[in-house]
Amino acid sequence: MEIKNVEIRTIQLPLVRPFRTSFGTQLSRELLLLKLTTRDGGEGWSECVAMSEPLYSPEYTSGCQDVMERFLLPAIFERGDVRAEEVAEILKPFLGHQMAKAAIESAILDAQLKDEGISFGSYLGSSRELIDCGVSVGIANSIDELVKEVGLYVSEGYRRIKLKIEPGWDIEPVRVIRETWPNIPLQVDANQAYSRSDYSHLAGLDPYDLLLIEQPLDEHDVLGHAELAEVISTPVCLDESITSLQAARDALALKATTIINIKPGRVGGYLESVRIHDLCAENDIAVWCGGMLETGIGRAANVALASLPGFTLPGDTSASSRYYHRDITTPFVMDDGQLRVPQGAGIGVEIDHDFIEEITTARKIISAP
Ligand code: NPG
Repeated sequence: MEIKNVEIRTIQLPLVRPFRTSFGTQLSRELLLLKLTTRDGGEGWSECVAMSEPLYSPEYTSGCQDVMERFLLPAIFERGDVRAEEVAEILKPFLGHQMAKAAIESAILDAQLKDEGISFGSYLGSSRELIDCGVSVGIANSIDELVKEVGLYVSEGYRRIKLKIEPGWDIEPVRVIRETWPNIPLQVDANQAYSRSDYSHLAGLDPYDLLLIEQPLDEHDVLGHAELAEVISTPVCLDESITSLQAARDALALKATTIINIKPGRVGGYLESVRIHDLCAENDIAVWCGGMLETGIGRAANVALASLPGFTLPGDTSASSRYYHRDITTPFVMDDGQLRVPQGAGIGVEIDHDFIEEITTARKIISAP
């Protein structure tokens, strides 16, 4: 497949409600959309999941655009005929920048699969047509507001609730939600907000039958997570620390994690995600698909990934309406707590071009020489 050009758009999409985490509050989602055109008229779409500021990871939207324009896309163009399976190797000399790399690989994969008439799900190794949905609930202004928001999601049918926690907002909200819904699968996500002096405080979550605690410590503190796992009974799950297959291998060897959150953007793409899935399956480690407030474009690919056999826990793969009043694709609608895996070629969803035009704040076409 020879690429003619890649259009990089910045879009800005308001969220249905503010989303507060230990690293800040999001009122709307800014992200980059890639539309790739091939020399024979094919098209591939992807989204780059980096946020507008480097608060969750070192990557951020304008940095991603810069590295794509100056380094990553020129290297891909230089190869000429390219397949998605070759992208990681071509881009390897450029260190880091997993989210930017993932976006390029995904756009190429979408164009390639559309050309071959294969869906993302079949290509990645999907084993089911429906996936279980979880929902991630931000830090609220009060326990009452939290109970209201969780109640809304429970009544909509979500099969698992994840609460964002941070120091000062942890044991008490968890206790109240657990007492209100004694049987709901419940987990927490700290986004690195704790330190090695908090082990005994975090043990205070143990009575509440949580599925897991996600990334309590700094992303570089893999050993700290192993120490914590020895002293608390809630299973430890890594997110930010897992930036590659190698990082996953090391974290498992160190016993720093017994469950892994796979986010394709964080690990450099869907192909690396499948390799991490396979590693975990071989080692009886459960995985689940994380989310980064994706639009329908990223969601379509995530839902396909979440349908692989090793994804045994509900992911942060919620319905479009949990995030946006209007999505940029045919919306993902939840039925009985599940989403349907798109079956069409490539990511398999219709793009709402008019709406994308309306919410575009910048646009640039990078052409192959
Ligand atoms: O449902 O997409 C979703 C949100 C899930 O909590 C969620 N994502 O830390 O995992 C996270 C968090 C996040 C959101 C991370 C945006 C980075 C950006």
